[in-house]
Amino acid sequence: MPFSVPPLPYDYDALESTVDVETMKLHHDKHHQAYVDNANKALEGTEWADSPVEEVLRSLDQLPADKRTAVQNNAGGHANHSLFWEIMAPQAGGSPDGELASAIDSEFGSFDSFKEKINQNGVTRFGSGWTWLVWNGSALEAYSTANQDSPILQGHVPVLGNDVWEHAYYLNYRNRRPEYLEAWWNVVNWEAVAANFAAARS
Ligand code: MN3
Repeated sequence: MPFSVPPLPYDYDALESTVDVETMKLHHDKHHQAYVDNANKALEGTEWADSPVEEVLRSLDQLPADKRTAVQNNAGGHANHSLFWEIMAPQAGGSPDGELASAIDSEFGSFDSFKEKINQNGVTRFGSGWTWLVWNGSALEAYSTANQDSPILQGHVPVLGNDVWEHAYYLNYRNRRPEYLEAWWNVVNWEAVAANFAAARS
């Protein structure tokens, strides 16, 4: 099965206080769809045409050389956005609990320091990219990547990620990326993030 854009798990206007409806529609229906279409086009006729996106990204260096850039960008875009929709929800935000909260405190000192680090990595990412919390195989780690580079490319499992491409915030926040990063915590679905964390360690 070629890739397809998963339906949003909430209405387009459900996160309106933080992510406006027009941004949500364009981002999900147009941008994510374009990554899916271009990834499918690149993989068509290869042995990875029916593989899960994580496997495709882990196998990037085995793909035909002339496909790698398109797959890195577009399969990466598909994986990144599929995670992004799932880790947001209406009536969300707040803070994590349980093992995820403990792991964040132990790695970053406190929840506030953790958020500061994610925001700072997003603000300082020049141009387009993502700011991530990942499981690196033995610990939580925060960093940013350029373009649509997925943490999966370096063998890490993304646990939480925020999109700092201008298409994610420009209609509402204009050039104020730091303001978007700060507001975004109000829609983080910590149950989904905790499930990613648990799956990453299993
Ligand atoms: Mn995006």
